[in-house]
Amino acid sequence: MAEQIDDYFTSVVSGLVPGESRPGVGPEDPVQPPSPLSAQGALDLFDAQLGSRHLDLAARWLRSQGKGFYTIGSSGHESNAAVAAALRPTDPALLHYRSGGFFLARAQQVDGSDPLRDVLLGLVASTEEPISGGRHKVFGRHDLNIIPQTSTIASHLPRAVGVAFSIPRSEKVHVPSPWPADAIAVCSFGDASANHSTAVGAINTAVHAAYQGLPLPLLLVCEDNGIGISTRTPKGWIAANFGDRAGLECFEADGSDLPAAYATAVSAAEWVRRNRKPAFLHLRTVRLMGHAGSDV
Ligand SMILES: Cc1ncc(C[n+]2csc(CCOP(=O)(O)OP(=O)(O)O)c2C)c(N)n1
Repeated sequence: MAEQIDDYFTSVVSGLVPGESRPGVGPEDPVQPPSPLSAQGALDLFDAQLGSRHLDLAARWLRSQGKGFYTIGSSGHESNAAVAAALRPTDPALLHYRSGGFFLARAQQVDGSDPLRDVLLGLVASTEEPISGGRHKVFGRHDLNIIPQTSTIASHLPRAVGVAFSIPRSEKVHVPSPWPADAIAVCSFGDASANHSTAVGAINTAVHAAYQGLPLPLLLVCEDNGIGISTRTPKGWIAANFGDRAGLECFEADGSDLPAAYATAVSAAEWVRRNRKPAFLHLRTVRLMGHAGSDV
């Protein structure tokens, strides 16, 4: 399966001719107006996406040799890189285990990290791994403001609500905060995870707080691939459940259209930063390959 996906990708990309569709586009020009994504920005995102995809392939390769111990990947979810690009590296992030593109795109914004190596060390459970000391393969890094999470689905949503609450509250009560006063918290999760009672409770807490006027700058990003391991999410469920909810501004993007997804992520991030209220970004993705490498 991984080989077929790679072969298909290589043959499609090989057929493209540089500059053919829009001749004369410079690095800073928009890659596809009206999206604000520049041509160079698109290349940078593509680099993060490729890195993420190859980490998944490396995870399976290491596993086949008995050297790697975690194969849940991000393949098909790489558009989450656009969410990182729409944020600031000082915005605290609590990430889904499929947010590899986000992790790599954020690492581009800060000097001094080696994110591919960090993730590879996590895959082989090395004690030299700087995120969790090799206890679990997770995305995180202090200097990237990515707070490590486990794969216990939705367990990070209450924490994200707390982080978002703390940003304006710290300023109000003059307590030092690790994040700037105009930062926003971002939290990504899957469509099945959105039904977990922990997620339901956290989202309710966020909108309940916002409803009574408490500032809560939180961007919830649902990476909706339509399936949770082997259980289908009912068609349209995420949009029906979150699309028109009191106190929760909803944005919707197709992850297969990178410039559009970036534009929507920019709008969502700006909305949260300006209004200091929670928003929900419904990012449509696909899951390529099995839930984990051991699945059919
Ligand atoms: C609390 C908890 N219950 C069950 C699991 C097992 N589990 C791992 S992933 C998963 C489904 C997640 O699906 P979704 O949220 O749609 O994310 P996806 O893997 O499709 O990206 C489940 C039930 C878990 N990790 N944590």
